[in-house]
Amino acid sequence: MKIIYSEEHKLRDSKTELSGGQLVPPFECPVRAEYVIDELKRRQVGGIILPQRFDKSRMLRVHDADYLQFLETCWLDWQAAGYKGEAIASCAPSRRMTRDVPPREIDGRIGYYCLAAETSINGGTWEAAYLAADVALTGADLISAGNKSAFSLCRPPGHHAATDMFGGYCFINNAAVAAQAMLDDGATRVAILDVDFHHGNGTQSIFYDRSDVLFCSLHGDPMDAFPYYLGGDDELGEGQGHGYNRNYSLPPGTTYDVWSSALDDALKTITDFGADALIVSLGVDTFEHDPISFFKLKSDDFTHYGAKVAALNIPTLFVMEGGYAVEEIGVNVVNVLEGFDDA
Ligand code: SP5
Ligand code: ZN
Repeated sequence: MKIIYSEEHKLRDSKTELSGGQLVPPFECPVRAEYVIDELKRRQVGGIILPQRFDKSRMLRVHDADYLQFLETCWLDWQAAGYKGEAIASCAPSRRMTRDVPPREIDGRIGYYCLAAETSINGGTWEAAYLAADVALTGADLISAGNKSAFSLCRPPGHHAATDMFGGYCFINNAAVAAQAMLDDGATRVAILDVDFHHGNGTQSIFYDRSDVLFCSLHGDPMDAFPYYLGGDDELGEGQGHGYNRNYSLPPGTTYDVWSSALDDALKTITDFGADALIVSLGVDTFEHDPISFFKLKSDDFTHYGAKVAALNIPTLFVMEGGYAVEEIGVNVVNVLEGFDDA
C-alpha cells in the first residue's frame, strides 16, 4: 500500500496544551508521526510518497471560507495584539450566548471558531494543517485512480474539526476533505469508519444531513470522554441523512471482545450501504496504555481488526488521527495496516 507522508508535519509543534488546569507539553506532538514512519520503514509496509499540493478549493468543499481565513491569520493577529503566549481561547459562544457573528478582536474570534480550549495555535500550525489535508487528498486521488488501499499519515489530525471549528488537536478535517474529493471525482457513496478513541464530532456534523456519506464511529461514551457534547448512539443523522450516522459509545475499560462486536456491527452497516470507497479515521488511542483514553486494546488486536476491515473488500484510505502512547503508536498503526494487507 502507498504511504503518503511529508516531514513538514513538524511545522505543527505547539508548546502548550491546557490540561488539568495547567499548560503542559501537548500530547499531539511531532514525534508521533516519526514513530509511525520509522516503523513503516522498518517493516517495509509500502512505498512512501510525498503529497501533491492542492489549492484551497478542495478544503472549501467542507470548510467555511471565513474559518480558513481565521486559521491562516490567527497567529499573526495574536502576535499583533501583543500576547506573549500561544494563541488559546479563553471564551466561547456557548448555549444562550451566541448570535453567530465572528467578532473583530482576536480573543473573540479564536473563541468563536474554537470547540475545545486545550488546543493552542502558533506559527506553523496553519501550514502543517494545510499539508495534512494535502496528504489526505493525495491518498483520496490514489483511491479514485483505482488503488485498493493507501495510508495518509496526516498530522495534525482532523476528525474533531467541523465546518467552522477547530479543537481536539484538529484544524482541517482531513478525512472529510478526502471523502468529499472522492465524491467529486465520481464516487456515489463513501463510508467513513472512525476507530479513534474519541467521537469524530467534526466528521459527523459535516455530513449529518447527507446520505452520500455514511459515518460510523466507535468511541468512549461522551458521558465520560471528550468531546463530551456529541457522539450519543441516538444521533442518527437528520433530513436526507437520517440513518446515515451511527455511533457506538463504549464504557471505560472496554476490551477488544466488546469493541470488536461493535466493529462487526459497523462493518455490516457499511456493507449494506454499498460504499464505493471507505475511509478509516485511524486513531490508535484505543490502546490499553494510551495516556488520555480508557479502552484496553492490545497491540495484537490492531492486527486483527485490520484484517476485518480488509474483508469488506472496498477500496480503503486510512487517515491518521489520534494515539498518544507515542512509543507504541508505530507498532499499533502498522499492525492495522499489515493486518489489512495480509488478510
Ligand atoms: C484527535 C484526537 O484524538 N483528539 C483528542 C483530543 C482530546 N483532548 C482533550 C483530552 C482531555 C483528556 N482528559 C483525560 C484525563 C485522563 N486522566
Ligand atoms: Zn482521539
